Amino acid sequence: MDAQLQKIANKVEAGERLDAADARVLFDSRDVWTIGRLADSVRRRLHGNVTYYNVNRHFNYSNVCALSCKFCDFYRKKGQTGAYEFSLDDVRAKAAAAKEAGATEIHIVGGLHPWLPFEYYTDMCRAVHEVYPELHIKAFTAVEIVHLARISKRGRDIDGVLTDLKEAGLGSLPGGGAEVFDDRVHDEAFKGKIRSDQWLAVHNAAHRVGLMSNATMLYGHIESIDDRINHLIMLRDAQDLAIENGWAGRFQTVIPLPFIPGESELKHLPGPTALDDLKMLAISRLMLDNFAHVKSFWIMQTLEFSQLALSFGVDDIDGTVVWYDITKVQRDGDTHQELTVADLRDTIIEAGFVPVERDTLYRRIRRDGPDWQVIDAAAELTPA
Ligand code: V47
Repeated sequence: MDAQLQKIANKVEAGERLDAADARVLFDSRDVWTIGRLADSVRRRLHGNVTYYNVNRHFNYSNVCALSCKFCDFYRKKGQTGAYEFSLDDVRAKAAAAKEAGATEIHIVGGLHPWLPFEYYTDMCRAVHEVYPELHIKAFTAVEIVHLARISKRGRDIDGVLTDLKEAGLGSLPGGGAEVFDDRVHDEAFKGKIRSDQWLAVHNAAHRVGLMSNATMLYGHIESIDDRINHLIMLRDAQDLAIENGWAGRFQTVIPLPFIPGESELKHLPGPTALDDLKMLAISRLMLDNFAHVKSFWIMQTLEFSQLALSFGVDDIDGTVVWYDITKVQRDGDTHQELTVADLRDTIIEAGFVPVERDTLYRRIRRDGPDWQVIDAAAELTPA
């Protein structure tokens, strides 16, 4: 093994925190197998051979957005062909479909709609819970929360907005909208979108008011390796802050998202390679020593890739997801992307891991068709 990697391997084995220089060595190395082995050792220390999945549904309440991010293939302007917004009845129908499927989680995000009022968002949470009270609502990226703070009667009070949404039934925040925490990249690719300071302020506020959240990084476009390293370290620092302050909320999972060119304004870029994807996941596992989970989002990475990623530090492959509009791996206009529980479990078992169904808060689920219950985290693993 390369001497520099050996030094890092010693630190990983001793449970010592890696620094930015270590991350640089890992990104510059071509020895993806050693990096993967190191990440796998951390993953097994934390989770043994368990791999988590969930039964979830996604919906995007509107694609109308005041912003025009270059990387985004999802947004439409009001009046443009394909622009839409859901009524509360549409929301109820989605909740009913989630109930029928026995989903434990609904993941709801949308664009920054120019004139839907704040009450639309609290009513949406209430409408979901009217139909299906057990469903965990993971909704609204930090970008949407800042928008809601602007349009809410509370002015710019993020804590207040989060508290209102929590009272209406919001269960946690997804990790979207982080993109890459660098102002140059932001100003170039994510015109007008909140920068890192605001994204982190929203997640800190969520943790303060007791909401769990996730974190993403969109990589493989115009960012540099140093930008990726800074992003990981900023996430790690934010998690330290939550832990040091004893806040009830934390980051649960990091989800590195590979840039998919699609029909976006950055479609001339190639997007990351598979080796880059594997390294990104493994290095996230190694750097984020205070994050419990690393997720490979199969919708964006393909199920075949996510299966391989389980040996590179990943312990979670997201869920059964039905409609996913933001990116389309197969660009045939159809955004129906669904796996059955059997598909997910077989994929995990074939890779040599034990599949465990979780809820959004990583509690284990006992399931009988669409009926489910949370079981004690210490209960025996579901046999493979
Ligand atoms: O914030 C947009 C990304 C994110 C593209 O919290 C793109 O469990 C790649 O955050 N290529 C939304 N990515 C998705 C997201 C997410 C997904 C799954 C689980 C969770 C979770 C969160 O999608 C956006 C943006 O970074 N995105 N366009 C694109 N062309």
